[in-house]
Amino acid sequence: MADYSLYLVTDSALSRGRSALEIVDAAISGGVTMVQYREKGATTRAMLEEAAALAALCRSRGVPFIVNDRADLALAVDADGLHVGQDDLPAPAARRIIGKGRLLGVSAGNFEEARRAAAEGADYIGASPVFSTPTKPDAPPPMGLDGLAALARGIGIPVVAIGGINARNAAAVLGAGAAGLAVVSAIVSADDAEAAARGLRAIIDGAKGGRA
Ligand code: TZP
Ligand code: MG
Repeated sequence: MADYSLYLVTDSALSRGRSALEIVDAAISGGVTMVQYREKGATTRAMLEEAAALAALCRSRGVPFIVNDRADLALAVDADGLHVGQDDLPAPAARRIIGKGRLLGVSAGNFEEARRAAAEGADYIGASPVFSTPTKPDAPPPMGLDGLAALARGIGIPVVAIGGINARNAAAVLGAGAAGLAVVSAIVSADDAEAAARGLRAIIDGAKGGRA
């Protein structure tokens, strides 16, 4: 089973001039277990080139590589999975395209969306957003820790929390039952992406120790 515990989502607009490759490389050294390529402002050609480089990097470091939104790019770079939101390819269509051998993640803003995605064959849910975040101003209203806990308890597939997650709230998010923390700015905007990932990793490992 995939390790969703520290799930990095890229965002070139928040990376302060550094490349996704540089940030992902550093973040994997810090303990990231999953990487999603999420790019909203580039041409398809540029995205394909960047995704191919990231896929190669992630493969060489043993970390699954997921592509956001774009099933075509996921297949073109032989990614490990695809992540779709509620306005993207519906899960059944996404699954038909990517096949059974790749991971399918679906963002859900509430229990009903998550339940449907699970029934339609998603491998994991992105509980989105848990807290409000300037990174995604068009996100639905935040579900909070109570909403996350309801999802994590009732869905039956791993639930990864996203939206406003950082070192200050990470322990509480894990306490609500999330299988993993998905972060953008807490890593990509940090002065030192490796140290930021390492800090989150320590909280996750501490929480696991507490549960054991
Ligand atoms: N989907 C829901 S919230 C979000 C995405 C991509 C952005 C999360 O970014 P941050 O910086 O970790 O709050
Ligand atoms: Mg999307």
